[in-house]
Amino acid sequence: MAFMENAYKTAREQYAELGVDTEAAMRTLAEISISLHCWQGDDVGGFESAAGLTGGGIQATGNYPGKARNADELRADLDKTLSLVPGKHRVNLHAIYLETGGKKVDRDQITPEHFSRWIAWAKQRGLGLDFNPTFFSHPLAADGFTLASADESIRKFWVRHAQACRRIGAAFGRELHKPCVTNVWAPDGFKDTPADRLTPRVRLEKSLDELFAEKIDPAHNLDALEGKLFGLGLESYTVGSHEFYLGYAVKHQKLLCLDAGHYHPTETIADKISAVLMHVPEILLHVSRGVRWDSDHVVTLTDDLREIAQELVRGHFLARTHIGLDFFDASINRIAAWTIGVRSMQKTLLLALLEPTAKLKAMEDAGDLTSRLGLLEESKLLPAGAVWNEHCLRNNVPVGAHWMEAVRQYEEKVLSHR
Ligand code: RNT
Ligand code: ZN
Repeated sequence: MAFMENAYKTAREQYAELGVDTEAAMRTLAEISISLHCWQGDDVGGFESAAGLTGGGIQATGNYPGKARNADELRADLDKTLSLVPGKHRVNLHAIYLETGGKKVDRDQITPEHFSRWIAWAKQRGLGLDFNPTFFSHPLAADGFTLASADESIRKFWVRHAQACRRIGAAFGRELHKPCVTNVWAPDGFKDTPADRLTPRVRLEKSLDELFAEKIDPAHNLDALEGKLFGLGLESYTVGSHEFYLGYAVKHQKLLCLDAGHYHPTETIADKISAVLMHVPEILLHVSRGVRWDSDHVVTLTDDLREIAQELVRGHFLARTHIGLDFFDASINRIAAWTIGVRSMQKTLLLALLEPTAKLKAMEDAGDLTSRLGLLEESKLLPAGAVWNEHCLRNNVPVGAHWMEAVRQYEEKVLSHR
């Protein structure tokens, strides 16, 4: 593939002219791990029961054949995906992805033991694991309230669930020698106009205080909080709004999770990154793509995504940011969905790492805003694709669209027999 070698050589020179080191960019990219959300593999169903995703203000649509029916299948699908993307990554689990050997274990009773096969799998591959309590698809979440429930026994049940989840997260971190980020997102809210917006928030705060009471070593588990503007069936009011969690995270120095689909349709999260990192120690990103609303489309190389990556690189925030994906598309091959999402995220990070940032900043500092805009525009067509191909080659993963052949073969050999 001499043409690719040549393309990279030319690209390297072109970037060097602008003061950009393509080798350094690839080295940095290789160190950024992305947390692959397991729930793309089975449409957020989990393995508690056959019921699948119910309630909870989110929905997976589509019926593409071949979804994972158990944890072994899901792990095999993740293995396939991981073979198609460069780098070492993480896997993000939800509590409903437990394995109990067919025994009914309610959510407030779960222990690390129920995730021992996930831990062994991750250990063998050198992967980190992240975690999420599941506050949906459960009879005690059926009325739309969990941690903010007015029913004290329901509220307590969910506090116990979250406490159990933090201990599971800590076990992941301890076993895998990489801290687990345990993220709290609860769908609590109202479909229609509430009469009282405050009282549920007071209850949610109380629940958070209770579930975070146990001190856990941050080397093992890190707590993140994910706010949201609205959910399906919860259009008028979400208890855990952005401002609510921002305040709580700042006050208690927790991680704030920014989900790209959780704001007003034209509001993006890139600008929030530097602002919130002035006040919280670290952030978790749920990289997603809303189309008109929080529709959780597969992440692609959009301007929104590019701006997120730019902020992380320009602000030197990579070390304080946990990048996770959060989308679920059941209408296309699910391994392709993951692969497209991870590779797009990586491409935008590479684009950001290849940006002539020092030059742009010098122009800005000198007040030459005309040149800043001019160079920004010209940078858009620099040969980043050649560097990306080189990065894939060096990491022994398919170059360009060749990963699609691997997915097609896997679909034929494995998925079509499910
Ligand atoms: C929902 C949140 C949340 C979920 C996952 C499954 O709007 O984005 O992160 O998507 O926990
Ligand atoms: Zn999310």
